[in-house]
Amino acid sequence: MTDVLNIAAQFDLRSAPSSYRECSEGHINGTYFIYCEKGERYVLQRINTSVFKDPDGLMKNIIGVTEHISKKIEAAGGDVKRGTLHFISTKDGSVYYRDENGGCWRAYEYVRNVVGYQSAESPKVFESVGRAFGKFQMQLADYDVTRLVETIPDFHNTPARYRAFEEALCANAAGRAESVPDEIAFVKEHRVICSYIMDRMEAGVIPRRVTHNDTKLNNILLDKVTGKPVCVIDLDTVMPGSVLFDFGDAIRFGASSAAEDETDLDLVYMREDMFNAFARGFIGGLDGSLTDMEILALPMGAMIITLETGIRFLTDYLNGDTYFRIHYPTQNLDRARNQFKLVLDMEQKMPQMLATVKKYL
Ligand code: GN1
Ligand code: MG
Repeated sequence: MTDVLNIAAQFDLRSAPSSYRECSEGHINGTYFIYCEKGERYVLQRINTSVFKDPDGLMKNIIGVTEHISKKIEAAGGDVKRGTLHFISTKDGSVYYRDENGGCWRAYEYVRNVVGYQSAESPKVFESVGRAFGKFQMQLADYDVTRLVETIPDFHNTPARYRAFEEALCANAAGRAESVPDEIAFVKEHRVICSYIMDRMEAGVIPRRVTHNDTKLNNILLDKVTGKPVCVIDLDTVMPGSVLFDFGDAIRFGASSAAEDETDLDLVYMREDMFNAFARGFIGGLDGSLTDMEILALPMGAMIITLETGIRFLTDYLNGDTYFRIHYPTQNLDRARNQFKLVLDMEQKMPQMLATVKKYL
């Protein structure tokens, strides 16, 4: 048993930690809410170091990024305390604490009076989330990329994800390949489109920006009372990337009609009203800084990131569930099927999605 309170006590908290609750969300890191004697609250996270192999680089990234965002919020007269994450050092001044088993822990201030959603309540809410993610990118537009470590190399390199799938298939480590021929065929049939984003980035048609790269709806906190976005969280994958990554990942999760692991695929489709609302907010939040090529590529970006995520889930299933946290044995397979259903639906809805984004040229 991990002694969560003892680990929390290693940090420079304003009073002693007295109780905690585990957060069930997130497929990678372990997250705990810490309650202290004098009422303070903190978030304690165990960094998954088999995913994030360079915790020093990772922490340097997110501290640099949050300090930069703090300055931007301050300059705009906003609420610095709630508008970004504030990390707490350990009592001896380190940015993370290493326990005796090698586990890596960090702590930050709990953001008060917020909620995180697993599904968007309405297009209106999702539009404001889009605006917030667009604004997040604007805040980082002048961040010096050379200060950023690539925390997970090739994170949204879809062809590299395809190659990892092929390797997993060949190795068949969990002996599951024979049981999923349809899913394997689906991925192979979609091989040609995997390089859509990378080709354009390499050709310089789609610019490199500082992006979040994990813009799931539950990575934004909204005010409990007003419902407005307050703070973008989960900054571990902030790296140089494309705007298509952030738009795409937000759509695949937030515009879906169902949960990421819904198994009744009739219930899984991309909600066009959600797509339209998010596009409006996101493009608006980026305040004219998107190029026409970027705007036109947004629908394909959404489809490619959905395909990529499905490939990642299937790869992990083939590897025996070594990457994403699962709560039951076939969950990664269910997640992969779910993403592939969304891809099929997006293929059908591509003309409508294109018509939507063209309005913003
Ligand atoms: C992971 O950690 P979490 O749950 O926010 C993953 C994302 C995937 C997502 C799928 C570092 O995000 O890339 O899109 O699961 N994060 C990492 O739900 O791999
Ligand atoms: Mg997350």
